[in-house]
Amino acid sequence: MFNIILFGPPGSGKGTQSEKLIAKYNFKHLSTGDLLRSEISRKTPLGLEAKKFMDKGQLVPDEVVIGMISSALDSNRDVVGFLFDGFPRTAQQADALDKLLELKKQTINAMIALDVTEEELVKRLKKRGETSGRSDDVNEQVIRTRIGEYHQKTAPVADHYKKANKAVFVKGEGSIDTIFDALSREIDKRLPK
Ligand code: B4P
Repeated sequence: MFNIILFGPPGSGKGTQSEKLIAKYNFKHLSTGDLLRSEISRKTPLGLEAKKFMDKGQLVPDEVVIGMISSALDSNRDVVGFLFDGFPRTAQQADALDKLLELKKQTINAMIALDVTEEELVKRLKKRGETSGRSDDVNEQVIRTRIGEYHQKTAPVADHYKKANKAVFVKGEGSIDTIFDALSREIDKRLPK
């Protein structure tokens, strides 16, 4: 199995690029944002709890997200690899992911981070808010809270993968296709021959 993490701040294009990468490489896409939004739309107890945090631009508690990922790993055994999108977002989530993969004799092969300036992130998310119906995209204050959460809790997670020599940084500004080509080159370099 070949497992990658697509990393970056809110609005950096993780969801956008993941769609293209799974089509090309056939990875199983695990987006914690999508999983949480699906729980919200089905009005499950987990979704109702998560919504309180997401509407404010805060991270959902670790135990909720880790539990969701753990069951997703268990129910997808025969896949070529996982593409983790928006997970891990805290040091505790990164440790939990290592342990869950270790139990399956698996590991993370690469963490690829998208670099985008804060002004570009705010611009993209406000624009998406005009059409997405996502409550966390409409209000600039909530967007800035999400970016603040990223700097405080998520950005340090990159060090976890830097230490393991698994971190790669790619420019996340420019056309979607140019960024996709850059990501594909990084994956191709690391795929087993
Ligand atoms: P997510 O669903 O993960 O989404 P995101 O970070 O907002 O955006 P992403 O980076 O995927 O951006 P996208 O491609 O869509 O998180 C939402 C919330 O869920 C979090 O705030 C948190 O509350 C909760 N959550 C999720 N995972 C969690 C976890 N592990 N732990 C705790 N809480 C968690 O791109 C954004 C926009 O930019 C789109 O409109 C797109 O069209 C545009 N765009 C993309 N690439 C572009 C480009 N190259 N040029 C111009 N525009 C571009």
